[in-house]
Amino acid sequence: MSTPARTAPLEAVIFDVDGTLVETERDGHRLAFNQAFAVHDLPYQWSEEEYGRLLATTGGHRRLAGYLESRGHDPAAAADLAAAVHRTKTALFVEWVRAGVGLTARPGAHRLIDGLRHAGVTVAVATTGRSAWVLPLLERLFGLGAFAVIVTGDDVERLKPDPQAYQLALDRLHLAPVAALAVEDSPPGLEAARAAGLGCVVVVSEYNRHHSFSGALAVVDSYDGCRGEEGRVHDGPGLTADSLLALHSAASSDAG
Ligand code: XBP
Ligand code: MG
Repeated sequence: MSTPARTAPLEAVIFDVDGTLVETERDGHRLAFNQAFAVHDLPYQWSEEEYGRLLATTGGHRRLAGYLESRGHDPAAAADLAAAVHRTKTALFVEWVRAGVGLTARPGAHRLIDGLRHAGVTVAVATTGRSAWVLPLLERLFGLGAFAVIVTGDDVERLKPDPQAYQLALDRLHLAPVAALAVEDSPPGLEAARAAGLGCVVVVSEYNRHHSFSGALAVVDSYDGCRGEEGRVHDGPGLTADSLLALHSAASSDAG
């Protein structure tokens, strides 16, 4: 007698923020880091290209500390200086977010979130960014009421690719990983979601076009489902509540 497949309904989708809901990095965080360097009289400015490499380290504070060490600051001094520069960067970025400067939701993100909520699927956030800017940004672009749970870098000790942010989101949602999916844009984000036991759909962001994202349930270049350079993107209407429900159902049957 064959064992019936173990299927679980999709109850929640947990979104990353940076790169996933909003393209914040190149023309947002990077510029705030550069302005903070100037405020602290430091002779550094991150180009678009260099910042792309630095994104391998998640967390603005850790990114700064590693960079300062690489520029010859001793580790203890680098940590203190990174904390000070990061405070300035965060304050600047919060100001920009509150002023509504240049940051918009990725095309199709609203449509997907509305569709999920309409389908009765809970929407949540798990990011390693700081709550000081994450909350006003989500409030301005989506309304905080769209999200049942928001986990930020202030809520966890270990940032992505560690799974802690996703595990905390699942705890707060009172869900097992099998009942949820993650939506991510980057290799550390995918790794974090998978390490938490979640299936993960990748909506590739501008800094991550050349990664392969093995282990993702699906990889799309945009919420609207444009075809990717390597033809690894499905055709059709893009990511919808229905397509996420179908991906989740196929994945949980495979696991059963
Ligand atoms: C985002 C990050 C963050 C942002 C900057 O990664 O690593 O550090 O770059 O924000 P993910 P902070 O999208 O995987 O969550 O300066 O607030 O850290
Ligand atoms: Mg991201």
